[in-house]
Amino acid sequence: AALEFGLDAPFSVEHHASLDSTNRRARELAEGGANDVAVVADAQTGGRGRLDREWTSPPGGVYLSVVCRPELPMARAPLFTLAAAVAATRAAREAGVDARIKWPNDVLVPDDEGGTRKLAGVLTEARGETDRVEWLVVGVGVNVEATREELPAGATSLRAEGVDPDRRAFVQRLLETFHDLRRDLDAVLPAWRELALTLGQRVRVETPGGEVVGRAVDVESPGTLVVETDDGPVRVTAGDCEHLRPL
Ligand code: BT5
Repeated sequence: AALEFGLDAPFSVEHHASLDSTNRRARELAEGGANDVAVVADAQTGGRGRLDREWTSPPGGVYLSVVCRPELPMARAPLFTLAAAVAATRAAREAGVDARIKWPNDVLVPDDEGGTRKLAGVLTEARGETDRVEWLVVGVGVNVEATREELPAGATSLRAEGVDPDRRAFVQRLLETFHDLRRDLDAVLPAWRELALTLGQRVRVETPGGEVVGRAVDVESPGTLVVETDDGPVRVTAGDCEHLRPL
């Protein structure tokens, strides 16, 4: 069934039963000058992850992309990605799932074998100049009703974790938290750190410049991971992270 949206969302909502990609649609709206619009779909036929990877998007999921035009230098835009990860994680935790954030943009749930499964992901796209963002499209995909069989290996959904939240209420909570954080960007990193799975872990990060191996010690504004390596601290920006694996 299509989601029914209340009018109390902090964004105007464009809802579709199915779309190729809510990020694609949101970019189109952004290019047309839109602001504070959330595009929501129940299914996607061409969902995308980072680095042009695929985002499997069966019906009964939450696929949403927010168009915003913050007055911000481009370098601060990654804070919006972290804010969206916090918002999705909090909404999942309120629904009763022990969700945590893996840097930079994965929402994970611990499994019974000491590993983790991916519940949600965030993909931010931006246009603008170095000193000023023109628009941001912040896309969030959350697996809600899908069975594990419908999802890639290593994924999970809220239903597979044993909870069944109302999707409209879930989207509403996610958008409210995102909205609160974007108005108070200083609150993003502390909120993110509180939910972080990655901090304190030994990790291997693959970047275009090579591998970085060491202990993830902090995340600095606007979302840079600090890895303590044998040769001292190395800073990795979210955009340079191809893969991060706990060791
Ligand atoms: C992400 O990419 O995690 C960002 C995903 C963003 C999706 C949203 S849905 C609404 C909006 N519209 C779009 O078209 N996109 C956004 P990345 O970190 O690159 O992770 C992608 C990887 O996660 C894939 O290569 C798979 O391994 C895995 N994956 C794909 N679909 C998944 C799913 N439904 N659940 C969990 N993992 C998945």
